[in-house]
Order: sequence, then C-alpha cells, then structure tokens
Amino acid sequence: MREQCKQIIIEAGQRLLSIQELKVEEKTDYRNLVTQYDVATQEFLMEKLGQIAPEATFLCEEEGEQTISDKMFIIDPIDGTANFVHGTGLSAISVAYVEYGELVWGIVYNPFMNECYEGQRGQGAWLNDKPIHVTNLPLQNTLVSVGTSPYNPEMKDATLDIMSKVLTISMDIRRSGSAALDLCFVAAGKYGLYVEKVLQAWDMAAGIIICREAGGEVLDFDFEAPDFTKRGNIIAGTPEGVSKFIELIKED
Ligand code: LIP
Repeated sequence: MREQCKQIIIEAGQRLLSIQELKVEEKTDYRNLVTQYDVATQEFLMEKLGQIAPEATFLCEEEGEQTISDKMFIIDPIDGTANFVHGTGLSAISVAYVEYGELVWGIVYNPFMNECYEGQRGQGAWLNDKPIHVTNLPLQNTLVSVGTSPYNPEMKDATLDIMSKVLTISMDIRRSGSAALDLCFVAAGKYGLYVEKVLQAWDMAAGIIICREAGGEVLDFDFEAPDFTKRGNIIAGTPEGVSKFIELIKED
C-alpha cells in the first residue's frame, strides 16, 4: 500500500515543479498563506489515495474533510507554504497513514530537492530508498532546528528563549519553515534536534513515524508521546539530544 501511495505522492509533487502564476491568499493572517496548488494537491491526493483505501477518511490542512477514524490519512498538501510562495525549495508533501490510532507509515516528499523520506512501523526509515538513521554525534556537535510558530505571534518570547537555550548546547541553530522536513532532517542525521511549539497534526504526523523509525525520540513539551491527531508541540531528536534539551528546560 505504501509503495502505491508513494507513486501518487511523487506524481503530486512533480506537478509542483511546473507551476503557473501563483494565486496566494491569506488564511488566519498575512503569515498563514494558501495557494491554489495547496488546494489542488490536496484534492488530487484525496481522490487518488481514496481509490487505494476507499474505507479511509482524511484529516487535511486545507478546507475539506477533517475526519478522525480507525483508518485515515493525515495530509499536509504543501508543508512549508511560505517557502513554496517564496521559492526557497524547502516545501514538501506530507502524508501519514494511521490505523486504529497508530501511525503505520509516513511519506514526506520534497520535489524541489528530489528527496523522498519514508518510514514504516517496525520496518525502518529511508531517504530515496536508502536506509537512514539519526546521527550518533553528541548534541553539541550537531545543528538544531527551532521552529518559530509564525501563525502564533504570542509564542515569540517562548521561541526566542528556546533558541537562546539551544545555542548553548549545540553547534548552531537552523530554521527551515517546514516541520515535516525538519523531522526528516533529524531522521537522516542532518540535525541532532528539532523543537517547535503549536504545530498542527498534518505538519508532524508523517515526520514523527519517519523520525522514530530512524532511531529518533519524539515527545511533546509534557515529555509524553505527542497526539499526532491534534495541535501540539514537538521535541524530536537523538535520544541524547532530547534528554539534554529536556534537562535544560527543566532547569527553568
Ligand atoms: C508550517 C510548518 C512550520 C511551522 C509553521 C507552519 P504550513 O506548515 O511546517 O514548521 O513553523 O507554523 O505550520 O502551514 O506551511 O503547512
């Protein structure tokens, strides 16, 4: 099933490489954007994935079905929409498949960098069909991504506090603008840790299973497994990196 769905996701991603004039609209405010390609990609994925798993429901970012059930897809048609609008190349289609409340597999495909990340429960994680694993470097020798919760400006001070803390225990910080890709960068050993508050289910569901299957630990700010069907916070990284970060925030 994952392979069939992957081909559909790749087809959807390829369509984003030949876009015409973007029609950009604001959702909640001037930072939270949507384009006709977000909506068209979501509609394409719902139609084609629905043919593979007709009994599954959909929990998707853009207007439309947001139904939680025993068998469901959780879809962000374009994670990193602001990046897509500004052409930075860091945007991805994120699809997770869930059965009876458990993540079964996740696929995050960035067509702009031709990177397809996958993870399947109990089977591992891959980048372009090659196995991936979190880094074995100590946190201080790794790059750390900190998300800035741009749709929630009330989080600014908390985010800057996290950045300040993380700078003391890592090589440097990065901010990509795509939660799905940040989780995959941890899985592929590019980052040692990724932290962000106020993410939606579709930002994180696929990246969570990819990161876990690559040996990463993924928790929320209550130090529990995040509920990937709801809005939440993410601490994801190597077990050592997550533990060091939690030690740091517990000191507060
Ligand atoms: C985005 C995330 C990003 C986060 C933004 C937004 P979108 O997803 O991937 O990390 O900081 O708040 O949620 O809206 O581009 O699909």
